[in-house]
Amino acid sequence: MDRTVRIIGAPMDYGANRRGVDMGPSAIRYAGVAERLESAGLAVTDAGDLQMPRAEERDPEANQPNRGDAKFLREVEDVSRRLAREVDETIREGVFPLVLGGDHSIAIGSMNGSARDADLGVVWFDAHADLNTPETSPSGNVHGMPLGAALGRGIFGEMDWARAPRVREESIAYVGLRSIDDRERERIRESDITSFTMSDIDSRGITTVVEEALDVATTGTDGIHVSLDLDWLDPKTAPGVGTPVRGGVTYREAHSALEAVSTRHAETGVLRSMDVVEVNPILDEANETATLAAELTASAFGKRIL
Ligand code: 6HN
Ligand code: MN
Ligand code: MN
Ligand code: MN
Repeated sequence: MDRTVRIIGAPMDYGANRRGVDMGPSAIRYAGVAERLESAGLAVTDAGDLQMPRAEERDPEANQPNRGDAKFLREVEDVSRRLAREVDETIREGVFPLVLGGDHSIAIGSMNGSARDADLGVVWFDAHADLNTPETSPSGNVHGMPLGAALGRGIFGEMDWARAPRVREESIAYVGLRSIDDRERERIRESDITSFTMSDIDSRGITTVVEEALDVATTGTDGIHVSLDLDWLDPKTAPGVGTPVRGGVTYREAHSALEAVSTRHAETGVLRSMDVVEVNPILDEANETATLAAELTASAFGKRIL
């Protein structure tokens, strides 16, 4: 699965509260992600975009009265099932699935598919913990819930399309946290998840932190999923995101982190799947966040300055 990458577009915005993030896959393609990966020596194919379901109406409450506090959960389920199948099939073919979002709810399908055949470690580059469930979410937006879903927390425990039993708390590492809801904070503290916050990056440096995150995700697993939420970066560098939080990583720290991912992969072949999410070109100038997403993806697959 080393040298061929299949781009899978997931133009999902049902998991977030803003339109525009559904244009992420086009924006990242337009920024030349395929060409950049090819220049890093990979073969790239593009599976196109998953079809998004049409909401009966875009009123989340009227749309699904029985789904508690998760908006558009039926639409998210439909996309997650199809994405998981495509990710699983891609890996079986020996090809690497690169999923372009869309909002972060697509990671539910990515992880579910990638973990069908493997114990899966996860490195989560994000300002946010995304560990909510419909019971704990302050917003009802499913993009704040993908790790809660994979871990089968709350009502996700009853949903086979959401749970990924081969993703375990002790194999998950957060990198760059700086915005955590109260209920998430309690859950993280009680859990076996490893968290590296922005404070850890400040005091210990991005390189050390990412190496340790990779150690966590690769210990006792068959491979890792890397989830890159562009709001991980500082909003001055990545303004085109729906939920910006100041105080994020710099451009160089981000490249350094993803270069460390590709170095580890070159050594041990650990990378199994990846998603790049939350790019909203409407909130952007000159497509700079998508360009950054494409550049960082190339770094994750081995592109180097020299
Ligand atoms: N993301 N914790 C907040 C919520 O609504 O659950 C924000 C989630 C942001 C999600 O950026 O992928
Ligand atoms: Mn849309
Ligand atoms: Mn996220
Ligand atoms: Mn985020």
